[in-house]
Amino acid sequence: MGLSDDEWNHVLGIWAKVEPELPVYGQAVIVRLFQVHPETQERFAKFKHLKTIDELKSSEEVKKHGTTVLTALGRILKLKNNHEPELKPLAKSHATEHKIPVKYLEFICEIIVKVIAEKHPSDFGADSQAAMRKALELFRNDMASKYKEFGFQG
Ligand code: 6CQ
Repeated sequence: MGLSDDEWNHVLGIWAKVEPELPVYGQAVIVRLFQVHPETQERFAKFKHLKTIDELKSSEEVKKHGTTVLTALGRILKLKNNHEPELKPLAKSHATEHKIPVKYLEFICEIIVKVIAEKHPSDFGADSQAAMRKALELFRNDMASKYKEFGFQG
């Protein structure tokens, strides 16, 4: 099911507040992802050697990757579900090259919502959070069906 105009307004409204600080959010998301789900860190050849939170936090490479992931996600969200051309290459690389299970996409999406909620307690209320969860679910579902087209069961 798609999002209403009102729901997209919530999603893009909060994203506009995240965007000026993308590296900060990106770093927070990666550090949390690796802390809560250590198996995800194993997927990044570049980050496997970073053992402590301090090492992760002081890595420029982590910050750079954090910006990469959130920039790509922001581009997709702004397309408001007309995201096929943007999503397809992402699904292809994550299915065939990086081999990232859908479960890990769920992990990162949940962490993105939590990190935004912590940094923006007053602008990201229940309605906005619900709208964001819905938008991220659409993203994940479409990634999952593209995964299958690329022969990866996810
Ligand atoms: C991704 C995820 C995070 C940080 C950066 C990228 C947290 O060093 C390299 O070349 C990295 C290759 C790569 C790997 C191992 C990669 C590239 N990703 C992963 C792993 Fe993805 N990614 C995810 C997204 C969901 C919201 C988005 C938008 C995205 C974008 N990726 C993982 C992973 C492992 C646990 C998850 C959950 C995940 C999710 N990712 C990569 C991107 C982009 C734009 C790119 C570079 C282009 C490409 O497609 O390879």
